[in-house]
Amino acid sequence: MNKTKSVLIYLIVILTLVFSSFACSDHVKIDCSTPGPNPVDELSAMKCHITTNGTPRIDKTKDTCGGLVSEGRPWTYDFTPSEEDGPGSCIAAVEVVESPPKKNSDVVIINEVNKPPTWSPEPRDISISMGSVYDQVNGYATDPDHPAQTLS
Ligand SMILES: [Ca+2]
Ligand SMILES: [Ca+2]
Repeated sequence: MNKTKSVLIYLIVILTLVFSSFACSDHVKIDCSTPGPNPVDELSAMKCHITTNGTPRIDKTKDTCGGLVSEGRPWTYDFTPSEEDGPGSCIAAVEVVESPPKKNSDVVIINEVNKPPTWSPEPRDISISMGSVYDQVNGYATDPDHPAQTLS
């Protein structure tokens, strides 16, 4: 009976050590759908939640979005895609440097947003008489999008 009790105590100690080592080992997970949004519109801010028990930072070997890690509850990866980033996608990648190092990444989808063309110079105070045709000869229109749409 005493031997059985000793074996049980030994097993409990071993299991406690195994589970506590799991609880203490560093982990990191990035989720760009929470709160997101993912996909995100170009020029709009988005956030990815980072779940970790370590201190996360950008994984410069894999990250292509160029976001920033912000401390908080939870940690977040903050990113605002540029006009040139959309349409397309990029990789948000983070790591924890505590031993052993852990890495994780998520893909961010970036939507193109169509903006209207702009005049330069902008036509103002134009008045024409009935039956006349207005011809904008001193200005030109450009599309601010990248890639730009063809103007007609
Ligand atoms: Ca674009
Ligand atoms: Ca456009």
